[in-house]
Order: sequence, then structure tokens, then C-alpha cells
Amino acid sequence: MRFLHTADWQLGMTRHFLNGEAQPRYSAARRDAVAGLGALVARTGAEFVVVAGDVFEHNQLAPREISQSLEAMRAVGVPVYLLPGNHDPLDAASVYTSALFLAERPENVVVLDRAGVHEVRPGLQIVAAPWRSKAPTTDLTGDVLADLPADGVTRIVVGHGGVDVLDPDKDKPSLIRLAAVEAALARGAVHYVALGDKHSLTEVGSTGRVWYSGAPEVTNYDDIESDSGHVLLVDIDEQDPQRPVRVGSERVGRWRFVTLRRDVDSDREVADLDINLDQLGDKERTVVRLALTGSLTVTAKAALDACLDKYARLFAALTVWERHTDIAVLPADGEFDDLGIGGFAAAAVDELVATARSDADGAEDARAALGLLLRLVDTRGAA
Ligand SMILES: [Mn+2]
Repeated sequence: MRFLHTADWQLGMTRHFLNGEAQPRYSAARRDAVAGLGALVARTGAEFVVVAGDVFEHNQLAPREISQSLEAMRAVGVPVYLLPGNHDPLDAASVYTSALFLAERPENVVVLDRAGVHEVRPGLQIVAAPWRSKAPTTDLTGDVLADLPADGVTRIVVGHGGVDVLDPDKDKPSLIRLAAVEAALARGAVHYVALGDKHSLTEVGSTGRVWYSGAPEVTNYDDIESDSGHVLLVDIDEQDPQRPVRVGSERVGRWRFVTLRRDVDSDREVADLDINLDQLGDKERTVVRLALTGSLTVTAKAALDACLDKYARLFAALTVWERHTDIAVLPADGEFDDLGIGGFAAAAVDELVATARSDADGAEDARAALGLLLRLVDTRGAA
């Protein structure tokens, strides 16, 4: 038997840093990743899909988002089991009990709205641990495992949230206790544990049976989620009493969120950065965050600004990570000698250079003014 394990679709997520027209494309890509599971199902013969929580970004979604999401799930073509997570808990305001969701839910979409056993077919069950609030006070997954018998039924656990062995705050009451999960596996009551919440593909423990699939499409920069963009293809041999499991990952995500850290201390290093950015493919689906440090002449800083302006138009977003960026701008000797100006204007430039080199209050403004002056001169020359 074969099925797909995915999680953290967070449909309806917006990213404030995306360029205006990139935001709807990013939202569409997240739905496309869902609808695209249909092709993966057809290719692999997967019997159903489990989504281990955070299907939706939150419970207050625009009607359009709900309808389009359900349409994408319909396209998967096999049963899709949705677990409410911390983003979309089964509370009084739940999306899963909204009139629109109930009216438009396709036949193949099943909400795992009860804690415990859901029959997939005779001999095969899903054991669900849905979230009913954003802050559970117990280990919801551990709770549903406690009384399960080892009776020859194949069971797939679908849970959501952090696992104690991966969390620095091990005393949080909602954490999933790995020891309890592994005990249920060891006694043969359950055979695979599909987890959601971590957006990077992650194996938990060493049984080979406990996994976070990660999010199918990237949601954050690579320092936070290093390995998103996959779904897991899980095989369980139902003929073998041990129910051996094989887990493979399939890449489905198409967007990338990249952080580039660079020292830029010269024209040449600005040119190198330009080459690096140029070589990144698929720019419309790539978000770049830059952490830049160094000290530049006014000319080199103007070149850097022009470079960033150019790529900001090409990438889905190009942002400067302010917390990790520190560029000092200092006018070099003779940098403003060739402007072809004299008299009053030349005296004003000299004054700006002196201010830019000082610690005075206006130093930052003076550097910006000199940079602008160089860019204007440059533009005029090019015209
Ligand atoms: Mn979550």
C-alpha cells in the first residue's frame, strides 16, 4: 500500500515582501503544488493523501481562497485527509465547519475532525490527533496512541506540532513525546507517523517510521527552512506482519527563498554580486535576501544601488536583510573631480564630500546625495 504524506500547505499565506504581482503568483503556486499532487498520484499509484495539519494559513480566509483550495484538492483525484493544525484549529470559528467549506467540499476531501481512529478500508486505519485550539494543554498525538491495540490492523498516525527531542523547551505540554510514539510503534499498534509543523523535510528518531514531510512549497528563507518543497511517498507492506515501511521524497516545490551573504568592499565585488544574481535561474519564482557588509566608495555604492534596483525588478522579491547588512560609504580621493562642474556647484560638492567623510549628523544624507549625483551624471552620460 502506498500513500502520500504532506503537511503545512498553509493555503492563503501572504508574504509582505513579495513584489505586487508576485504575491498572487506565489499564492497560485501553493495551490498548484496541491493540484499537482494529482499527477504524482497518477504516476505512483498512491491510494490517498494525508495532510498533517496547517492545511490553511488561518481560519479567516477569503471565500475565494476556500473555493480555489477545494478545487485544487478535488484535482488530486484520490481521498485527501485533512488534519486541523495550530493554524487552522477546529475551534468555533473553524474554516472546516464554515458554511462555504461544507457546501463546496469535494467528495474526496475528508476532514479528520475526531481524535482517534478513522477507517480508510477494512484493515487500514488513520489515527488522527486534530487540534481544537491554538494552545493544547496535552500531547494530542500521545493521547490517541495510548489505548490502541496491536491487532493486525495497519495504522497511520497523523499528528501535528513539535516533537520533544527537537525542541529546546522540552516541558511545553503540547509537545509530542517521541518515547510514547516509539512505544506504540514497537508494540505494533501503529506503523507510520505522519507529522506536520516543521516546514523542512525531517526524519524523527531512527525507526524510519516517523517523519515531517515539510511544506510542499517554500514558505521561508533557507536559514529557517532548509529543505522544504517535498512530499513523501510512503510504502507499507501490508502482507508482512512487521509492516515494513519505505519512505521516499518527491520534489514538488518550484519557488526558492535564498539568502546571499557577501562582503562588498570594491567595484569588483559589486560586479561579482551582479554575476551571482544574474546566474540565479527562474528569477520570477525566486526571492533573494541579501546580507551585505563592507565599505564602498560613493561610486561603488552607486553601482551597488543600480545593481539592486535592476534585480529587484527581475526577482519575485529582492530585499536587504537590514539586521545583517552594514555598508559604510566613504568618498575616495578624486572621486568627484571629473564631474565637469565648477564654481558654486563644485564648492557644494566639496562641502558634501567633507560632510560625508565626517561623523556629523548630515554625513549619511551627504553620502546619499553624492551617490545620487553620480547616478544622475551616469544616466546623463548613457543617454
Ligand atoms: Mn503548525
